[in-house]
Amino acid sequence: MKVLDAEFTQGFIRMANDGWEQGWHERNGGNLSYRMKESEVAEVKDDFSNGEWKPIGTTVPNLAGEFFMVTGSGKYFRNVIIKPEDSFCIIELDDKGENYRIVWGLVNGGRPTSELPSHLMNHEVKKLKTNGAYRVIYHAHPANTIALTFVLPLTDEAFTRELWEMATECPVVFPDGIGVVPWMVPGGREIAVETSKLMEKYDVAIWAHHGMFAAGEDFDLTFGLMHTVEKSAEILVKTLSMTNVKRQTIKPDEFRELAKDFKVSLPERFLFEK
Ligand code: 2HA
Ligand code: ZN
Repeated sequence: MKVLDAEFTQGFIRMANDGWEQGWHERNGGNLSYRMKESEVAEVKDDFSNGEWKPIGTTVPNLAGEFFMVTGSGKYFRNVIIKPEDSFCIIELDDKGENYRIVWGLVNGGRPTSELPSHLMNHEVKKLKTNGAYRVIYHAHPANTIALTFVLPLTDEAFTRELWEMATECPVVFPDGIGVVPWMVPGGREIAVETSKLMEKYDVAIWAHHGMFAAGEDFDLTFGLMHTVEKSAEILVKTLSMTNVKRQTIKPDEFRELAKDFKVSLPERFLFEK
């Protein structure tokens, strides 16, 4: 089968375009990666041709030999739907998890996303933690979430609690909470290490003054997670634009009741008295 005809490729394209339509991907902002199933690799491998091995910039031994579909560095999410073969690629990792080679896509040249170290280190953490269930890592620049990084304390507790309060579904959608990375230079191993540490605990990491990373099992869950966090951030931005005092909100005991009914466990460290 051709790569472009595969269902996972269509899912990848749709997610990238959905992100573009949300306004989360100005210019070449954001990146997306998908850890392919063995059956999916088998389905499309006749369409592969091997490029040269290149260093990843970090080591991910637990992903050795795996294949990933990833957006290209400098490529625009806006173009993914009309120029898929120019906008993203499939890479294979070597048997040590130190090098990659492009086996499909980026037909006009280029390399995988500048955030490849963060994507792969997050994939490695999530693969180990979820017994292989998680396959998608998504980075975008949603404006409301970014705006809050200028106003809220840059702590996991402040972001989790504020975003939980702004929409009742939030503690059910991300019960483990949200992590925050202080401002750092993007693209390198250092920010990848900090982000992957947070991914041990959470499915969402916010990069101060930059954007958000989300992890999940499939395209729907991962896009939906980013969408839910950003919607909640939008409600908080609107509220803070009217007043800095909430007349009423969801209280710690009400979160505890919600947790019981929806059978989620909410860490007590986010349910502090204000
Ligand atoms: O330009 O979003 O973080 C891609 C990015 C880098
Ligand atoms: Zn970015």
